[in-house]
Amino acid sequence: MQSTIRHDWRKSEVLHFFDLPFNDLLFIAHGIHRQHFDPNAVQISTLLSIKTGGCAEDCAYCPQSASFDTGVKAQKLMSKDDVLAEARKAKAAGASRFCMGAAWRSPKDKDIENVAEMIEGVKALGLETCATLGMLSREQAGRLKDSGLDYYNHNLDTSQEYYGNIITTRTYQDRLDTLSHVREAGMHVCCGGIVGMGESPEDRAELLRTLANLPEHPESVPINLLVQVEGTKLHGMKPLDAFDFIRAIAVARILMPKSYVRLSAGREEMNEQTQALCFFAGANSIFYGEKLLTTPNPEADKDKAMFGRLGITPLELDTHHGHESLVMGHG
Ligand code: SAM
Ligand code: DTB
Ligand code: SF4
Repeated sequence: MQSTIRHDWRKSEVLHFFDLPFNDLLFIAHGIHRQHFDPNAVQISTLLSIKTGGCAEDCAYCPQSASFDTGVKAQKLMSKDDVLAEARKAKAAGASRFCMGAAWRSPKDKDIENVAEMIEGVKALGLETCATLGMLSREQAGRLKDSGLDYYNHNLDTSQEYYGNIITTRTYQDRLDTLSHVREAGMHVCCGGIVGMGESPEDRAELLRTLANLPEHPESVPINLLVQVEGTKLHGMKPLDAFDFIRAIAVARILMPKSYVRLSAGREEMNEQTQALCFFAGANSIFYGEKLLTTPNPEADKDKAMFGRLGITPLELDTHHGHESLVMGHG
């Protein structure tokens, strides 16, 4: 199937992909993947929680929400020096992008100033920068862009229809508004969702359709598998069939052919064969390093070994040509 960049996907078309026999779906997704990407190269990002816990939102999946008792202690914003020390480590380990996450509903202007300084410092190390800080006003998005922020992560999480079952303290439209502020400021958008929250295949189809029908596709589309944390509302949920997770990756690849699709949270719960099928289906980015924000992620050495066995090479930043130009790494 020849891929075209579309923003007018119909619900029936997306559901049709989900309903295809697994091999047919993966064949189509992999073919599209090869039209736009080196199928053996994966971009790697490292996450750091710069402000942990005590969040005012009630996201049913999140260990950092103050609504749940999960054992995550609320902490203050990290110092710039500590953040830069972590960024140096991430760079040395081979990450090309450093993503700073904060458990805020929306940052205060003072928070933005502090994070802007961190962004300048991370950028100066030659890393791509990403932040996820909650809802942003138009002005705040502009300030972050001016400080050198390349990507802003803000997930839609699920379909509009299912959203009210997961979060009651903000609306779907709030999320869409922040995404347009990020776009207007000229930053790259990182936007995806979570599967395995008890949603139906139709909800998964609608989430991906909403992402693909945005005025521009997000450059980066994280597909998270719910990490079940004790104390959160979604703890004890029936785990999603791994094949359904792979299907979601494949459909994301088909609907957004040129976007980086990130196999995000949940890799600790997946075997390497499942991850390999995700890479085949079109995933070409991961979070690297033993921690996501508050929950574990596979050890870097384990991922390195998996990449070696699969013949996958991490994409490295070509610092001579700026962040737009990624080149093949050497190991
Ligand atoms: N507070 C900001 C926000 O919500 O936009 C930024 C940080 S928040 C932790 C970033 C994203 O992490 C959420 O949108 C959600 O998609 C993901 N996330 C949080 N907890 C998760 C979990 N238990 N399993 C999978 N993904 C999770
Ligand atoms: C995204 O889509 N997934 C990341 C990142 N963006 C910020 C976060 C995953 C968090 C998993 C739960 C935790 O570690 O607290
Ligand atoms: Fe807060 Fe973000 Fe967690 Fe929701 S996902 S509770 S907004 S940190």
